[in-house]
Amino acid sequence: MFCYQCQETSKNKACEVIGVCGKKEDVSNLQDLLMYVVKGISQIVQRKELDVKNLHSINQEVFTSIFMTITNANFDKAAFEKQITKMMTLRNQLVQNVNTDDLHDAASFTLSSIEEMHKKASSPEVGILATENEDIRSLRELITYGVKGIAAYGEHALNIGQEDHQLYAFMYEALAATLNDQLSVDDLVALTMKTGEYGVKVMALLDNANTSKYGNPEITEVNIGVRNNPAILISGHDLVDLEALLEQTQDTGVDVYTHGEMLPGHYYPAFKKYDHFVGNYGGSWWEQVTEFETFNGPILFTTNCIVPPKSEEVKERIYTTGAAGYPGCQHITADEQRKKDFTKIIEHAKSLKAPQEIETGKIIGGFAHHQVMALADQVIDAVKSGKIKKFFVMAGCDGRMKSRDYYTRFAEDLPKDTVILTAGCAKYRYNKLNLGDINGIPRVLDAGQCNDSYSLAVIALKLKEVFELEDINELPIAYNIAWYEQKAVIVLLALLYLGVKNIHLGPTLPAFLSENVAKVLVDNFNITGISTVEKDMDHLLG
Ligand code: FSO
Ligand code: SF4
Repeated sequence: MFCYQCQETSKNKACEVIGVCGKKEDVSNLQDLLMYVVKGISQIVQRKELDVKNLHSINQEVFTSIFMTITNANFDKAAFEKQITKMMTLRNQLVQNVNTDDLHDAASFTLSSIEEMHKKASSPEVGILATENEDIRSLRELITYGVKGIAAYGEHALNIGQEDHQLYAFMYEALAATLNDQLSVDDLVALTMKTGEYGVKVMALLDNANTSKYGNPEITEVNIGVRNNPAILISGHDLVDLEALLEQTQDTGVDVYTHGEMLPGHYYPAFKKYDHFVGNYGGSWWEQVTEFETFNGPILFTTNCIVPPKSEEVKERIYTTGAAGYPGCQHITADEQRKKDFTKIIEHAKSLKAPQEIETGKIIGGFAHHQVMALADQVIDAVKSGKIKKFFVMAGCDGRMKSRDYYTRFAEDLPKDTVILTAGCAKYRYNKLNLGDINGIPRVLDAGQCNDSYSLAVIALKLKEVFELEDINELPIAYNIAWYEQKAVIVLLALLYLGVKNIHLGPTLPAFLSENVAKVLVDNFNITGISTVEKDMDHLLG
């Protein structure tokens, strides 16, 4: 195996024996093979100049396949074997009437057994290292990871019933390009920027899907304590699953709590009507290791980030759905009408104890673009009068590395006339710190999930308009972003596409950036890694 797609990759180089995330070699290789088949499909779609509008089920299966390979989404070997088999069948139907002589192996190889599948998955032509030139490899992977983010966000929008065919067309274009040896470094740099453009499009699509279905997020205090009823914990990012779970648990005596990235579910008006939607339990994804033990009830994973459970007792309480999966845990699939039946989880919850309280109090959030615009006058006044000197976008991900303490200290040390704009699980490093407010505006404004970074871009563009500035970089906004997995890659590429410069990216720069590719990002966008809180603070405060 060779995987370096996330921030926690071994020695900041690559996981080559087992993933730091717990991903085993066989699953890692199968993920590579699934991406390989999807790239093969992309080449066929491009060659045949197929209209993506006619590829309905293939488009959706491609999204799901890609989503399954995101860090911490799916650890289930059997799920990958099944998905690869399915995608090979779809690929073979597509390839009919194409001269396979000039197709890439990814579009034409055959398999006749599961043994052969595993053999192919571990063969050198399938893995990342198949691309020898380090810079080409780096750009191919950067584009691939961006596309993984697009697929994940695209799938959430699709679950709500919204899709944009341009996204599929771009996905095939980009993935086919990663097989094309004729493309130069410059071609791939241009395609990387285009990936960012589609990152903006997919986040806008998901924002529109979420808000048109569930309303615009609004200022909300979320309880972090517990009640004395049996309960289900829902994690991940999928709001459709949240809605179905809330519907099905109504009047059953079972409460529902959010974990990690599902916290922003509380900000949507549509979910406020459920009295049994009690609050948020615990912190960011990696804290599940202890928090699932004390939660006592079943846990439903709608997407990443799963940490392999240490005990059988916890494992028996874990359920997965959608692209998520874990061997030995029950997986809930949708029926033909795309409906999911969570009865099993609800019955399981009834037989278990209520959650143990680990903290009490409230956290505040719901500052997506619509809510911030409703406060625009207040915000603009505070900026004009100098009460707010600067905004710090500290969006992105959290992770288990000790070095991420940096973000807590950075938030604590920020001057009192600054405001943090956040989204994604990065917020758990400082959202319980009580940093106070400025004229009633909280100093940490949480827009929502990582995809709601889109909201932060909308807010920045709006401020640029209000202050009549030429360039987004003239705004009093600094960017100190934390990344972990591939959705953060698409968020980053989207910000670059929007012209944001001087981003600090940490806690480490991606291992998949070769020296030359990193230099392109530095030269064009002045991206830098983080150093110490003091130095970065000086630098970012200007
Ligand atoms: Fe966090 Fe995990 Fe949302 Fe990521 S839960 S790390 S960027 O999956 O997706 O922010
Ligand atoms: Fe390693 Fe991250 Fe890949 Fe897991 S996803 S194998 S931790 S690089």
